[in-house]
Amino acid sequence: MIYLALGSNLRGDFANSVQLVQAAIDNLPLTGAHVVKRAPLYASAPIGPAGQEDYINTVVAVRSLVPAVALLARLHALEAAFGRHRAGPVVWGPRTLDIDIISYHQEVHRFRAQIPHPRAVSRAFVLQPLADIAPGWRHPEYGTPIAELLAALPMQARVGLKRL
Ligand code: PH2
Ligand code: MG
Ligand code: MG
Repeated sequence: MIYLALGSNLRGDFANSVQLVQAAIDNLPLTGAHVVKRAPLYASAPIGPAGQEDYINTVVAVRSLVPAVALLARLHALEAAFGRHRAGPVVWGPRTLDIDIISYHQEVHRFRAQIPHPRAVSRAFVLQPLADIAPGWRHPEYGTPIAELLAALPMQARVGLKRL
């Protein structure tokens, strides 16, 4: 299975980030990713520069015949279609849509793409929705069960995460 994390804290052309994320999930088939399962939506405090809105985050399980690096490029094109601009100098700044490949079967990529996503293991807004739909998930490189990764998070990483 392939797991994607979605995040948004700018509403773009939509009424709010909840509707934007729902629409992004509905449009995933355009990238060749077919949604098998979706986690609940979460609101989460921003990690990154202060002064930005809370994020809407979720995780979906998808099937795809598109190879990992090509799928990531297609997901970036979908982000752009949802008003994402990557030009700015701000790291972890506000964005209309971010879609990360958390894991792609058991594959490990560190050249053209970063899969498994290197920061997923420290982020409650990824681990919690992933645990909701894939309680048996293990980290493809380290073999660590998702429950252990969640339990290892510092309290600070969990505050501000609210299931909608
Ligand atoms: N994504 C980031 C940076 N910070 N914070 C929250 N709460 N949710 C995100 O999805 C997020 C973030 C970079 O991709
Ligand atoms: Mg991200
Ligand atoms: Mg990203």
